[in-house]
Amino acid sequence: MINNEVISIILGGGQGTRLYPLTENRSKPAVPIAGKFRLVDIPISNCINSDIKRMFVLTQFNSASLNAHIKNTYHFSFFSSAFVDVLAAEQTLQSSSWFQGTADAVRQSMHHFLNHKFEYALILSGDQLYQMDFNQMLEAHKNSNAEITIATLPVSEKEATSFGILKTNQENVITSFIEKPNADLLPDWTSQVSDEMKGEGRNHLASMGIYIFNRDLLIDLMSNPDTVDFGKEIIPQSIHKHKTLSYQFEGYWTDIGNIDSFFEANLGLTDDLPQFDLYDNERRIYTHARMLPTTKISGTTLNRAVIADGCLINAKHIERSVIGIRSRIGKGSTVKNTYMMGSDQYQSLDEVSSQAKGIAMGIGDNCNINNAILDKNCRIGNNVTINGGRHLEDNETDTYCIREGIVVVKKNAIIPNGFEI
Ligand code: ADQ
Ligand code: ADP
Repeated sequence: MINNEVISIILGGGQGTRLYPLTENRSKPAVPIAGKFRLVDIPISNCINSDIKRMFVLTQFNSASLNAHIKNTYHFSFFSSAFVDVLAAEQTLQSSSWFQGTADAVRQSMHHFLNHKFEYALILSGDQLYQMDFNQMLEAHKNSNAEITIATLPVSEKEATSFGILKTNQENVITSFIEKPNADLLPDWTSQVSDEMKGEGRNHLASMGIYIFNRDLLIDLMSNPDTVDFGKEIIPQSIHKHKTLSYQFEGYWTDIGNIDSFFEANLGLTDDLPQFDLYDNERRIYTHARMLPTTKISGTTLNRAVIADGCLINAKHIERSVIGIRSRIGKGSTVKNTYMMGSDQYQSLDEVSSQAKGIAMGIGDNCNINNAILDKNCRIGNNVTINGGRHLEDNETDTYCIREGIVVVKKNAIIPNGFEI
């Protein structure tokens, strides 16, 4: 089934500086998460599960990996009108610059959307982890005759300064909105929330950056070239002119826009009852079907380990870690609190046996890895110690970066035998 009233527009990211170095050579939507997925799979899967199957992904630069992933993953039937199109910032006669912000990204891509019939545009962020049925939000939008609907979530005072915060009337119509308020303003910006949310200290209503716009209004708003962002300009300027509904959501939702939140969201998958449920028949998360062999594990004790397909593991111990596709971990090694993304291909037996030439893909023997993200195709030698934590200051070298205590080993990096961080 396809909902022919809606197109979805996925904001794939600005310059990606907050996720650097994971975005050094790839666009943000292509960043690998949860061992076998990519960031963009989350909004795309939510759309597919909501029967919204005409999608545009707006990205600042068109990385080969994003295009390959979309092309290899989302095949719809020849007879279907479903598609996922990647639109990168492009030079045209009207515009020679990159997307200046979220609204500017939509404005510069408008001519592509208008080739399609739709009544409503669903605008989504590309860097959030959540499972949501957009049909319920659309129903609420239609039933209230709103022109704009914003998905909202109760948050604590501590979190509230990072979001757009709003107030509503009895009918859930938004009456005021402030983008990322200073902490001293917050006491004036609390809302009525459920007892459960109150109990958790979540008294502020935040925008999730998920919007439904009526088509004609979106065209109208995008005709003003002075507005750059939804949160900073479009929403605050619209609420008094156009009926804007708050659609409250209380499920799991998290922003994964920086290294720290990205790391925690991935390791959160190792919880006994993860808040983000990958094991749900109805709300599947789709990704590239790679036909990899099963994972082989030998001599390893495992505790809260999430292990993807095609791995070869001889480690001593793996704990609270996500191990991505085709990962190899050598004998005697211990991996804790780590997200290892895995590799793009296997090395042949010849390559692995000619170790003298270099260090094999994956983690070598007798290593100790803790509080780290290992980007794809890393080669970690033998007897390497990586011990991330708050005792380390932010730092960058050719092969790794330290961000808030997390050691991020760059894609394709080679860490020599015996190295210590
Ligand atoms: P932020 O997340 O801070 O706040 P922003 O940086 O504008 O807002 O990003 C929103 C989404 O758009 C992200 O997925 C981002 O990657 C993407 N994006 C940013 N710049 C882009 C560009 N130039 N081209 C393409 N995509 C781009 C917003 C709202 C807040 C709300 C939070 C919820 O402004 O009101 O509370 O989202 O996370
Ligand atoms: P990213 O690091 O963002 O995942 P890439 O474009 O380098 O970006 O890799 C993604 C795709 O390229 C994967 O699907 C992988 O199968 C393929 N790939 C990369 N390197 C090789 C290689 N040496 N041999 C075969 N396939 C490769």
